[in-house]
Amino acid sequence: MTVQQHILQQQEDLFPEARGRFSSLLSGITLATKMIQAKIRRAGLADIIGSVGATNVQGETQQKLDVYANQALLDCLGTRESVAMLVSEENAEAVVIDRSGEGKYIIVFDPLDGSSNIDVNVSVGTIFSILRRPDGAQGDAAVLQPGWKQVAAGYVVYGSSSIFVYTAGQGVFGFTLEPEIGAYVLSYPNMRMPDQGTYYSVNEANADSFPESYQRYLGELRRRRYSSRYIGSLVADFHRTLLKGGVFLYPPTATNPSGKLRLLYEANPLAFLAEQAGGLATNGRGRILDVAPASIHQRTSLVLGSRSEVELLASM
Ligand code: P6P
Repeated sequence: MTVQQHILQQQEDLFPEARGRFSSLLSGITLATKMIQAKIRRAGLADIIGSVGATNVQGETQQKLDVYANQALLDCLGTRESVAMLVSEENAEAVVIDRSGEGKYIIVFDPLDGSSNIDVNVSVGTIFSILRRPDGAQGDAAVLQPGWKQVAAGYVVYGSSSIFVYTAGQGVFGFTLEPEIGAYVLSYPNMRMPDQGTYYSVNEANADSFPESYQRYLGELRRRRYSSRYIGSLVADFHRTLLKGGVFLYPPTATNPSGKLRLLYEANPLAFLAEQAGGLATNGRGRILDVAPASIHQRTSLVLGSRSEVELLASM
């Protein structure tokens, strides 16, 4: 079964009123990710590695692939008639697609997360989140919705294979790109995060500036003989946690006292997936999906993973 067939089946069950709009959105996303992965597979061969010398709204040096990935998503989604707005990590402002109010959906995305790893051939990813545009809402107000209102969310991890993982609120499904036919084929029919794992995933270099409770928590995991796995590419670290269980953390640090990761297009989509797979996702104080966003590029601390490890942190 291809992802298109799966989405059509989900649409029948979930969005009978969607009249193909929903599947058209997801096919726009899958098309863009196929274009992105084709470039990543040739990185270094096509003078695509390295930066364009510009910096994005985050002040990060834009890698050429960042720019390409962002444009691919803007082009593939901007032409879908159900899209009202597009929000990207690479764009300071939301991109409004004028549909004279006809657009029903807002797509929020990180076009190429972990792009600093491209030059060293480490897995990177695309993360997306789909929201309904509230009737009559305009501009950022339409985007600033808590994560529990997401219609769908997912990512593609560009690793040894390219795997598309998504949820529309009825479970988590994974599809592996079959290069021979250029289609994502169902490879994980019902993804469940183990209730407990053996890994924790955190940048230990920041440990001295974590709040004291996090330091005690990590000490407890080490006492319980957990192994440390940190790739420094969020989608890759999340994908491993989804499959193997354990916990991923980006706590508050001296450099990023509110956490480094972005709420709307990193934490919320991954939190939706984690919960749909039986895991949990918090900001250290409360459920990520309950946070009311104040701005589209807002940062958050993030703890997500298996129920056992996330509840242990809450108890400490
Ligand atoms: P640090 C990559 O730049 C990224 O946005 C995520 O993909 C990753 O999880 C995180 O930053 C790594 O941050 O501070 O550990 O290098």
